[in-house]
Amino acid sequence: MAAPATASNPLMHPVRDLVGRLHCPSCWHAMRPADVLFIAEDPRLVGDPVAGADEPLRFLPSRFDLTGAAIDPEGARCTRLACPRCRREVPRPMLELPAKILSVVGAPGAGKSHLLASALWSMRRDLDRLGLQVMDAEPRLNARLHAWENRLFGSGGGARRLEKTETSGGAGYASVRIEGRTEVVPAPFVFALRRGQEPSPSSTLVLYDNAGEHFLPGADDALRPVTRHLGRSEAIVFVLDPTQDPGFRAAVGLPPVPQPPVRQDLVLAEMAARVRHHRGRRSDERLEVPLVIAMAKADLWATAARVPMTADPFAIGGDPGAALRASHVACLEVVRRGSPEFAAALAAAFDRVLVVPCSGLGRDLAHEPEAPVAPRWAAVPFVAACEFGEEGRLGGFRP
Ligand SMILES: Nc1nc2c(ncn2[C@@H]2O[C@H](COP(=O)(O)OP(=O)(O)OP(=O)(O)O)[C@@H](O)[C@H]2O)c(=O)[nH]1
Ligand SMILES: [Mg+2]
Ligand SMILES: [Zn+2]
Repeated sequence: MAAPATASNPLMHPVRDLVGRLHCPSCWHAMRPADVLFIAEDPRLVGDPVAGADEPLRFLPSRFDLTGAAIDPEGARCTRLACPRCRREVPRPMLELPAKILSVVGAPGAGKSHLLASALWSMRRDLDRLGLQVMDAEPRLNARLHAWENRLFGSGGGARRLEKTETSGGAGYASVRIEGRTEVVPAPFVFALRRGQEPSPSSTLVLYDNAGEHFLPGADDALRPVTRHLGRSEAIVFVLDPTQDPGFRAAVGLPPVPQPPVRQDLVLAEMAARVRHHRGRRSDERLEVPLVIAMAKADLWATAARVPMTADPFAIGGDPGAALRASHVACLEVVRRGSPEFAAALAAAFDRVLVVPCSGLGRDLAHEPEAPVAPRWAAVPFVAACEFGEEGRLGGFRP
């Protein structure tokens, strides 16, 4: 809900509408725009008691220049903002636009990172085809994603694979000192989201790429609240890797593999338990948060499973529901045959489910590591998740 900025709020000049309240995308602290800190720009002001010894000082400004930028204690002009609790940077568009949070969940190795990189690459470029577009809210904060996009789609040579997502450390997480104890918070990707014919973005889109290990039972706790976004997300994209499941492999004629399978039905059940916990729901309550099952690595199984992926679901002028329903029904049939326990876990917990076949890479890079990638329907699960809300193109859609 946007509230007008008051004359006493020097954050924005010329005066723009600010949201009344927002949540920090790292630690979930609720704040008003006037509560945010600024990040010092003067090179002498390095070291912050919460953000860390290598981070610039965060401060509550008392001096501003004529454009509304804050002046730090050494006189430098500052425009970057930070959460007053964890002191991680908050992209400025989050103060001006309501946030839409998407949780991306899935077992280790399910294909989350490759799918996310391919999907966002397409959502930056294919406005006309998808009817929706993302732009970096603060490019510096999405640098990790840019590196992935370059790796997969850039013209440089080399293997087109992304590393496994780290479970802690690295650029995907930050350690902060809050009230004398260390807390690990996730680093979000934040975008401005523009729909169809809108002249400018109408919301921000906040996404997280967790390591699959974080979704295994017992892996999230108060000092490492890296999956707490499940309590606030407007929709969830669960990346299901059918090629990790022996029953599914048999159902689509893939040869068995020696590795012990990850029980993806248990990952789903654990996720449902965390969603309930963070939203204060009873353990027998079914969840109304829309769930998109991104059935990954379709290059390996969709043809054998006779799942249709030809019609472009979000092609302008078409009915996205028709193409999505056809592939949903075909996928669900394979899930029921190959992994009845997953189908049961799904039916037990969620009211609104859409299953979407997709492939972030479009090919098996284990055999041709430097071949160009050819994603198929990579953005479809994410666009569907964005459109599942009341006001979206799939608002009334029941698959
Ligand atoms: N054939 C095929 N393989 C894929 C595809 N997407 C990912 N893979 C492979 O699957 C493996 C795991 O992919 P990731 O994207 O790293 O999986 P993840 O879910 O992010 O895994 P964690 O970071 O461990 O949680 C990699 O070896 C990829 O090459 C795809 O669309 N098709
Ligand atoms: Mg990953
Ligand atoms: Zn915070």
